[in-house]
Amino acid sequence: MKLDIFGDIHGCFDEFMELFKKLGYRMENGRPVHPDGRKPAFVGDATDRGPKSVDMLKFLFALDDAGDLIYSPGNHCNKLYRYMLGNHVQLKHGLETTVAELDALPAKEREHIRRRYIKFYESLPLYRQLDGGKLIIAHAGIPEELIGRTGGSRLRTFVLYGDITGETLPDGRPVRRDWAKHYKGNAFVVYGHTPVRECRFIRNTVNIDTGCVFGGKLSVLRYPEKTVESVASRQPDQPGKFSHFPG
Ligand SMILES: [Mn+2]
Repeated sequence: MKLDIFGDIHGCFDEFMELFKKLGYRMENGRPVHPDGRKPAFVGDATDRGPKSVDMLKFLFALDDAGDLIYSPGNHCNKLYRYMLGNHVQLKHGLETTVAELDALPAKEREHIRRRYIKFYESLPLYRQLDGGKLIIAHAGIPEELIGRTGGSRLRTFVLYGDITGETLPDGRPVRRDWAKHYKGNAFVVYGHTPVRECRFIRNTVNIDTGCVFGGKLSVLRYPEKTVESVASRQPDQPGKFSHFPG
């Protein structure tokens, strides 16, 4: 199994396509084809904040239609799902950009995407166990004691939001513990969610969210090689959005 696992895209569809092509993929009848039989995979949060969330969704729907979708949902995916269901959710933290794109579409197309997204989201497991359990893709990570579980509020909260303490920082962001520093599992965990300047390999984990939507770069983790490829962001730099976990 050879995978290219993409970090948080957040509507940066142009950077995504640049990286996708750089890796050697091309589209054939709506399916990604790679000369070495590689497959794309995603740590989630493909939408919100960036300029082209709808294009990104259409790409993912095409992958899903082709039976090729490997996608681990993130907190933004979950919130967009609740919005699509008609639940009351606050249009902030990036959801407002996706909603503005949707609102600019003809009503028929908007309704199609709404229904298609609900089907897409409901088909997603909370995280992916691949390569016979040796590889895990979970949006915000997963500690060893939750690996193998398929539900429950602790698992759900962890994979979507990370190891949150319930406290918030002065700017409103939740305080998160550095779970990866203490990870003791045998499975290699690929995750995103917390923007870092460089992919952070620690213990048997890697954070591949290099903050493309905040002016960093879009990164992909190649598996089983465990090497990284990136393309530069085309978005304005927002240095305050990057985490500075020690080590
Ligand atoms: Mn996230």
